[in-house]
Amino acid sequence: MKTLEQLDPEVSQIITAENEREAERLQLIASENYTSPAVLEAQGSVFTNKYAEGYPGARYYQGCGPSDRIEQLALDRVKTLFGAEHANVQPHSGSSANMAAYLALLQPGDTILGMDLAAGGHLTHGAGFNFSGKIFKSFFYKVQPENQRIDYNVLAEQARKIRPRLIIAGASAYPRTLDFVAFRSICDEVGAYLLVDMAHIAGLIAGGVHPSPVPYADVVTSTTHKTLRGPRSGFILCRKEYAKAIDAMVFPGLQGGPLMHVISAKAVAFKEAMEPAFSTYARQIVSNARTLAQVLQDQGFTILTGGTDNHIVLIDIGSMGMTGAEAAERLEAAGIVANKNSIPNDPRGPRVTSGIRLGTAAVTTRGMKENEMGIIAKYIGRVIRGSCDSAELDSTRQAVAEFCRGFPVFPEL
Ligand code: DSN
Repeated sequence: MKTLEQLDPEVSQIITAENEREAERLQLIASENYTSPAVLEAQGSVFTNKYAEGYPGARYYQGCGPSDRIEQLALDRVKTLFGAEHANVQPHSGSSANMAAYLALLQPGDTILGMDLAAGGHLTHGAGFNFSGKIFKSFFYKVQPENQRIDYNVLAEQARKIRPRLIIAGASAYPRTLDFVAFRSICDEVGAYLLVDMAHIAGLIAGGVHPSPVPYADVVTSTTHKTLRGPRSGFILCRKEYAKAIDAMVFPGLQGGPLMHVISAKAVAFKEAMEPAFSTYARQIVSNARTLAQVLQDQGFTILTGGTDNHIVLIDIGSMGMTGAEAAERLEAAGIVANKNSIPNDPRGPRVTSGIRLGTAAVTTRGMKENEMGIIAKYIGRVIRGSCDSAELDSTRQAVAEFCRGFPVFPEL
């Protein structure tokens, strides 16, 4: 970034600081990852200059030849990757993908049933302060208090009473495999659409380590930057019968010009996810999460659901007499970046919480394996269980930075 360094040293220095932060800390935020240099190059390309309202072959501006080619390539790749009948790669984020999907299928005031935010759902799944809860009449399913898992019989019972027009499967903090067959059968029984928000697990699905929702869902929404390891963005997959409604709702319904530089970066990420190495990566993410959960459990941590099937490990930190906020701050001071998270039936509010959410997608991208998960779990144990005065936090942060330097973010550069 030589030009930026010369022209705007202030911005350049801040980007350098972020680069160092990402390199020298343990990134355990479950929704984050490190994209490849190829994705970064595509996202930083001249496509940022182009307006291409419309879709390939039907644009409202001239000069869209390369835009048509790049968007078609992204569409073809994502359809092949997930075996989908139709795709739309224009949503700017998971939230805009969800908004487009809901508005394509439903009328304002229709009833939706999604996972409760406090049980691990996402704010766009019907939360009252979000567009989804303001536009639609939203109801929520929870997890069972004894094992923090979805009970599909309870969900079916609830759906029979509510008769929603749409059921949303998908979560931001649910460490177990989602049973799309059960969701489909409940939707069929009550006459609801099934929308699967696979944002967190998209990379695991692409890599074949989580069942695919595509054969069961009417519409699938996703982000591209979590386990899928692409640029920060979104996309929608659907059955052919919903293609026109979905496309019309994304543009011109909700968005104007698509971000062609981001679409080109998505095309790169979809190609990377089709490589055999990506399946190995996805398997390693899950194996790492299982090891991390196990070693933490061995040290006396309470792991919600007793373990994990995906990239997420949820710790009940309240049971150790600490809040999620205190734990997240303490971990950050020691170079370990995670987030506080509500846990089911959390007595504390969302700014404090009783949980910590960890994810293994980013550390797995750096090449860390089971052995390193054991080391990370021990760092976490030291920080949370120890007295941790500022000298100890400083020395742990230095040890973490040294440990991270052994796993460079861009080993090929
Ligand atoms: N904010 C994301 C997460 O951290 O899970 C979901 O959009």
